Amino acid sequence: MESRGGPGVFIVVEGPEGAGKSTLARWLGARLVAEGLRVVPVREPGGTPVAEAARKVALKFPHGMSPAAELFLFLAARADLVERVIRPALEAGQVVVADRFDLSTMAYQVAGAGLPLAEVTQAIRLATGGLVPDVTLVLDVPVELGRARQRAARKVQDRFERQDDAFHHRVREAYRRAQGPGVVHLDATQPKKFVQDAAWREVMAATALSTRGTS
Ligand code: T5A
Repeated sequence: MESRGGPGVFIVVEGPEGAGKSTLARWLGARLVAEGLRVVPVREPGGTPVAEAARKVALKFPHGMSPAAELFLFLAARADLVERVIRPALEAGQVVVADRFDLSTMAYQVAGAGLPLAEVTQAIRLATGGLVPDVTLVLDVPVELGRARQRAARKVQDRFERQDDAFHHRVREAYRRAQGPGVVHLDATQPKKFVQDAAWREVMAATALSTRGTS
């Protein structure tokens, strides 16, 4: 069963590699704080000791790993983050801004790695207790542009970033097809300011945030 998680607001930023998720999530967090809101920024996987340990294995493990093992590492991280950080923040009326959430698992482990959709959907529900974001901003960039941005930012590649182009094209297409309550698509090939303004409009339209001086 889907659940909202209390009086707070849950905003998720999603998209393929180098789409600008972290940049946008940081900007949104700062803008919401400037509006006087209490903001809890999180990134997935990570954010609790268990989730950080799972992140290290999922992204940095130097040997091969089965797709199902990978899935459960990401879901172990998510389960702990939801229970210890996200739900308490939402129950306290805070705004959670997450850099990645459940759509990442659909894109990477289902579309990318080929795990079965129905079982993964159920496993995600178990991990999150059915928590659904109020709004999910899905940033779209072509694979080549995302990779070029990562190279320009001198990002050290993790296990997923080293996957071949076909994997990353499946990930991108899965994001482009994503739909559901609160899912909004943004053209992230545009300049940062354009993406930020569009994201802000969508967040204001999709949530009950009543803030000062909203555009
Ligand atoms: N994963 C994660 C799974 O497989 N399953 C899961 O369930 C989950 C949760 C996490 C990895 O884990 C996988 C997916 C990932 O491979 P990570 O290291 O946390 O990896 O990082 P990513 O989320 O992959 O972050 P990226 O490196 O892809 O970058 P972002 O956050 O999309 O991009 P950002 O903001 O760092 O920007 C990159 C560069 O582009 C510039 C920025 O200034 C920066 O230099 N930029 C722009 N330039 C021009 N125009 C714009 N609009 C720009 N926006 C940003």
